[in-house]
Amino acid sequence: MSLSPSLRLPATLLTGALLLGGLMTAPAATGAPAAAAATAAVRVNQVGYLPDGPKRATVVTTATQSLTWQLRNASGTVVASGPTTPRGADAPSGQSLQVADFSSYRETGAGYVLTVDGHSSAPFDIRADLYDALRSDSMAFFHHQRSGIAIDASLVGSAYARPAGHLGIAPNKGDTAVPCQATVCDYTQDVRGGWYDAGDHGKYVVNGGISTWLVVNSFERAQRAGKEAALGDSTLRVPERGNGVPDVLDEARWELDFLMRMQVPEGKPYAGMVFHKIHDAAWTAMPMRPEQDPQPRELHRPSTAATLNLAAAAAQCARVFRPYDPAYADRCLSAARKAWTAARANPALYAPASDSTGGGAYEDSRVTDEFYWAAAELYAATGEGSYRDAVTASPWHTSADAFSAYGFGWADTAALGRIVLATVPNGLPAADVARIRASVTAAADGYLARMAAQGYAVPVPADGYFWGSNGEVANDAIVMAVAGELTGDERYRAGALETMDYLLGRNALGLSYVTGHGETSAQNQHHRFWAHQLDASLPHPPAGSLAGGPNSALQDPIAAEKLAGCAPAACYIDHIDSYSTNEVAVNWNAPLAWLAAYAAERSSTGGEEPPTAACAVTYTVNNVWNTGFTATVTVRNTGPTAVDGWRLTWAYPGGQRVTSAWNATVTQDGTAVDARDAGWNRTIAPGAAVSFGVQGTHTGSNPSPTGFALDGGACV
Ligand code: 9MR
Repeated sequence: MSLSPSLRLPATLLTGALLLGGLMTAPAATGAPAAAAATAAVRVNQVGYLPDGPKRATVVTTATQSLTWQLRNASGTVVASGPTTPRGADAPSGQSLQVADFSSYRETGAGYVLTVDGHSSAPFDIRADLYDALRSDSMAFFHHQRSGIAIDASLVGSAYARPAGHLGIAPNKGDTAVPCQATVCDYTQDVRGGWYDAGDHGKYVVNGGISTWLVVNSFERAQRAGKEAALGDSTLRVPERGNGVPDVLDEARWELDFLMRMQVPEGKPYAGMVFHKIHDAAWTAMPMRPEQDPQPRELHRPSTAATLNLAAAAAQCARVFRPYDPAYADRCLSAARKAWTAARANPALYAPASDSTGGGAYEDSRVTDEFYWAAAELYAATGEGSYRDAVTASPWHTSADAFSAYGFGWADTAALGRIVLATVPNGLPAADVARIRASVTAAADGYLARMAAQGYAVPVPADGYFWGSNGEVANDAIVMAVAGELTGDERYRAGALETMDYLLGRNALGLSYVTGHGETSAQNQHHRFWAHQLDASLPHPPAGSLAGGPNSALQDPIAAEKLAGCAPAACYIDHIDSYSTNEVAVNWNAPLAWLAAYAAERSSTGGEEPPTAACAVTYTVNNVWNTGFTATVTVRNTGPTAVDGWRLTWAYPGGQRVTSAWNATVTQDGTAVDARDAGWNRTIAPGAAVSFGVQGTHTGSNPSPTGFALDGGACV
């Protein structure tokens, strides 16, 4: 919750949700003009649908009889049609709805439109690679949120580049030697790094822990499916690209290092416990780039919940990082063990709700579920009896409520323990593992039933639209995806994919909650740097940033003013000041990234996994004579973000030597050739290409090179 002092925008800038939220059959709080609403009455996933996935749309209409839907391709030809299913009044949205199901249509293409009763949907695609861009964009969010490192234009483009934040360089006060709040401790701690939580500059262990766990878990899940290459080294634009470690794990490590720095050192009171959070002493104004934050930073009292979050995330680290970096895995395990022991000795140090000056409280006074999750991870990592006993003695091991009605979340972590025990081989009796697995599928069945009962097929209940409801939707989808993995039942995959439809436009507002994905997407999320709505020189949030979503509690002034009387699923406004409906946060983007990676994976029927390279190179020999040749090299940026400054490398297979080059600076060492941009052509926009030429000598034959790498990442 970032309390912003600025509410200075005129009403004309209140875009998006209000205008798109029309055609409500319940009294509309917004007074949206009917004409604007009518064009948006057919709600689809605005990015599109997978050829082998479910394809459903929701129609907002007062009609009570079945209508006819028509699917038109880009040239306007009707390629499929059928009857809609009337669903009547839908409580969460307050709308009267019908559902169009065109799942049986499996042809691929771009620019489809669904038309019902004279109203047309936003255009959308049907293709197997639909989620490739979201897979990398949603994961790139974490790199953008990094504290303590410059965000480099060569990785993110110049609009999103910024100096390192909170490295103790004025006007920043931290985070290299951060004191505690008064009476908490008498020393300072280096807690640099990690990810900023959200639109604020706080770093909170409970939220960082669950987010890291989800990022690493997405890799683990892909590994179990044999599809981890898509998340492997050089698949993301992170500085660690090319280090031999999967990029997703590199990203998680940035936060893991921070989480371990938050542990109270040996010899100090509460050694092994973990400080609950570190943030500004007072809320900062909007906008505010991280390196400009002048507030003193403070460590807040250790908590049992934070300590167990570290224990869980670090134990998972020990398991998953071991093949790549055994020393790091050992360090993680040692931190996890210490945290566990300290939490057992201090089982009731609760973070209070009142501690919300300058940062969010992340209060939690029930930590038995954190104990269960941490014990499950420590048991999975070590197989040791003491951790197994902690698992089996926990009330959460047998409780029917481990998957709460509102899904899992930063304060409700028992479900994560169940997911670990259901998916990671462990020494529990087979019958116990079967029971745990059945609890995952039972929870997924509950979500499917809820979706089937709602016109927008949302897995959350009508009263479940609270702060961060979009994260809750994505978390529920994870449970369905895991159930699908455990059972092979396609209904669960369909449920998980259908929640993506909700996030990307098939919802009460006809709006994609993910920036840059979908015809009409949220773009003014609450963030201190991506604050274009407040300062036109600053960027909008980068593509792939998920808004918190509808929150019927209207917990910020602008939501309270503009959304009074809203139906729960329509309590959202795309305004930068609405931190209670429109902030971004690591714990919401993490399940989105998990889900995007899952959805981007090709199913057995969905075709081959495409190369994950972000570049494509052609090498054309233009001229060849007895001792020499000229060739044109064209490199295309097939990734989602701009390349700013490039280096293309290859090896000559036939003893060729470059003697001159144009439009690039080319050097050669043995067979290895290194071509760098010529300055003026340093930027390659997504989808764009640059060409350069080489002249060289050969020794009789002139075979073309085949493997090219852009900035260390293999091209196709
Ligand atoms: O996601 C958090 C939500 O569950 C709480 O109800 C809310 C109020 O305490 O805080 C949310 O988390 C915010 C945190 O406190 C500060 N950084 C931004 C987070 C997302 O809005």
